[in-house]
Amino acid sequence: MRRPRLVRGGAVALLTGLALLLGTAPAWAHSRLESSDPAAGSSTATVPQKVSLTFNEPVQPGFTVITVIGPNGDDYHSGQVSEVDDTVTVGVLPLGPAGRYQIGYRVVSADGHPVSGSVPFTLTTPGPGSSAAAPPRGSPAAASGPSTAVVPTAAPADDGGAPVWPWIVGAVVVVALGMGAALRLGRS
Ligand SMILES: [Cu+2]
Repeated sequence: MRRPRLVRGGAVALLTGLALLLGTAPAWAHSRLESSDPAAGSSTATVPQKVSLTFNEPVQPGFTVITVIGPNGDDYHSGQVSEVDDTVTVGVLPLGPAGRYQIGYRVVSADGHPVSGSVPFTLTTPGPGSSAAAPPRGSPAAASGPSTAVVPTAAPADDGGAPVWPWIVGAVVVVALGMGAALRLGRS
């Protein structure tokens, strides 16, 4: 009589703790890149005037960084990033040598998590821009825009998300309390 009740009490406490843990697990809703222009892996003979990246949801405005790195290592992106709905766009200087270009991006998801990646495309014929026309990497022109300076400090959490340990500690406390209550009930 005594023992089943104790076990039942403990089981209830355990389930309550588990439910708390599961119920408070963060919702994973990072922004996801859905498409780009130029498309990933595409080849083009025409030098794009701009590159754009479309995500599955609007990103946090003000944090987007886009680079367009050529086969020579130069960054061909130009001017400020625009963020309209779920699409971010940046201008491109006249591209230079033919070869593989990488569109690098870093955005902050609506849920506050930074998301980054890169999209390769190939320029099949050399563009009008010599490497001299592009600002060297890290120059003020390449690093212009408030977003570049703001990202490291303002991006709230790392990809790891909110720490989980407070919830685990909370669940353990709840379980312990439940066990204590069950023991007291069992004794009375
Ligand atoms: Cu997220």
